[in-house]
Amino acid sequence: MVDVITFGEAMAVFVPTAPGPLRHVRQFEKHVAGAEFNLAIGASRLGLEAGWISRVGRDEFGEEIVRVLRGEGVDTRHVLFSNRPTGVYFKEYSALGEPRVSYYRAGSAASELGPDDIDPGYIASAKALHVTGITPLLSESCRQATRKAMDAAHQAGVTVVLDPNIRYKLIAPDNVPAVFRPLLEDSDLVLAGEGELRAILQDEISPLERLEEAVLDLGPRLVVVKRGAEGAVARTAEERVEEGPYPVERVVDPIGAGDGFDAGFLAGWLRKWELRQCLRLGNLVGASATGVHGDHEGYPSWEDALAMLERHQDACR
Ligand code: KDG
Repeated sequence: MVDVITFGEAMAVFVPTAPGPLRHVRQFEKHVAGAEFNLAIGASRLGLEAGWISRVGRDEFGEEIVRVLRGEGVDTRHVLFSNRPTGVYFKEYSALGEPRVSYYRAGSAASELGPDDIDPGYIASAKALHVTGITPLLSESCRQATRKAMDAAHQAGVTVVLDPNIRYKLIAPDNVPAVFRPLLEDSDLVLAGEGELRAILQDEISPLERLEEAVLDLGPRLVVVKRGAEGAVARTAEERVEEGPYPVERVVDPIGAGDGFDAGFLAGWLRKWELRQCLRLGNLVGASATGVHGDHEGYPSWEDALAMLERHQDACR
């Protein structure tokens, strides 16, 4: 049985070796990444059986994406090669704030993913289906594929885990509630940032506790609010658990931390850990991503994660 299946786009990522506007950057490091691809790698490193569904180009980047996943032990049997190119994105660092990204992904191989690529029997073989709000924004066929995967999961009793991952380069802020509210209503477990929940629910005022209740009122049985340097909160109808961050000495690049959090949280949750421990593992894996330039390279192995958890708990005693 597969523990978690996810689907979406992976791209080649070009990371500048120096900060500054891209027009002045001379050298880049090449990586491969994508929110769902990162999640699959993070989960697999933590000992889960993870599967990734997508389309990649019949090109060097597509080959690299599949090789990396296979090397990480992710199930790639449902990855198709396409005649369209693999998408590409560039990171851009500035001394003044968060990194920016520029996508070159319109018309990419992954944007061709469609409902026929989703095998309901495969989805039914998983314990959890991880969905992000990025995939339905890539094309109409990707939106239909997302719908089909979620329906197949519900029919088979597979837990649907949503990370909205709102990407404002792919959607206008005004359209966020219309697209994301139905996704939220259709999920069992939501892993999201506070700003994302406020954007979806159009609620800038209520305290966080009220926002969490508003999400639970829509249908999910568990909502986890990722708060970056402030840690995370898990909320069900019965309990509310708040956990501080895993300490980080120096953030090199935060991109990939949210996907790492998801992998860590799910690795605990699927092992039926109590919520506080799931949050700790999520925070730890998310924090591990921030020390490197690639999205997923910093994620720990299961053994390293357990040792780090232990050390952190000793330090807090
Ligand atoms: O979460 C990391 C992703 O944002 C990054 O890898 C690129 O998948 C990506 C996206 O669509 O933004």
